[in-house]
Amino acid sequence: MYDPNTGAILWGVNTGADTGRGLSADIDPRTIGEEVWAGNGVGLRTVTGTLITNTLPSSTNFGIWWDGDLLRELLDHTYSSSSSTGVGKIDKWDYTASTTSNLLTATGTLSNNTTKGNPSLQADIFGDWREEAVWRKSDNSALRFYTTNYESNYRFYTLMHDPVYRLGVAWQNIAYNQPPHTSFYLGDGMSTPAQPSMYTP
Ligand SMILES: [Ca+2]
Ligand SMILES: [Ca+2]
Repeated sequence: MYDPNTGAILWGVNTGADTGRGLSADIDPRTIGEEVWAGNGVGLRTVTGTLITNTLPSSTNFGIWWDGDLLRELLDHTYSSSSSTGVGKIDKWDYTASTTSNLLTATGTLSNNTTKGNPSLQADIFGDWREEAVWRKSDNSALRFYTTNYESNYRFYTLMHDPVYRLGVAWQNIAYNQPPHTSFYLGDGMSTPAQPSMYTP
């Protein structure tokens, strides 16, 4: 974990090996801020590095704001090594039981990049601050857009009005394939975000 102002390392876990994946998302309201996790013995940790549990969430892939609460859910796929394909899914971390439950399985779709399991796109496309997931149909004849059907008590300007998030959608979905993040803290215990500075030329 780095201090973005200085580049100084705040804390870390030396795994001694290539740790291919990590993710940062607020999935546990018991500690303010995003949790971080990775394999190779890193475990699930608070933003200040305190170990929460060695039981990792079901995936270390994309985080997605999907249901009505301010915590982030987990976008991944169910991979079949026999066909080398995966079916898109969204799970939710249960922080009290250290287990993950399934909220959506996008039957009839396929993820991209074999084991990496990337969606075709993930972004707040329709304007509700929750994010849509786009997967290709398994016969490659169309794209499917999935949007939340959970009600929410929270209302925010569309995340696409946040330049950092918007840029993240442009590059995170096509480059090393990680989820976009907002420039402000969107999670449990957050303060009201500033009104976006937007105009139409
Ligand atoms: Ca948290
Ligand atoms: Ca949520």
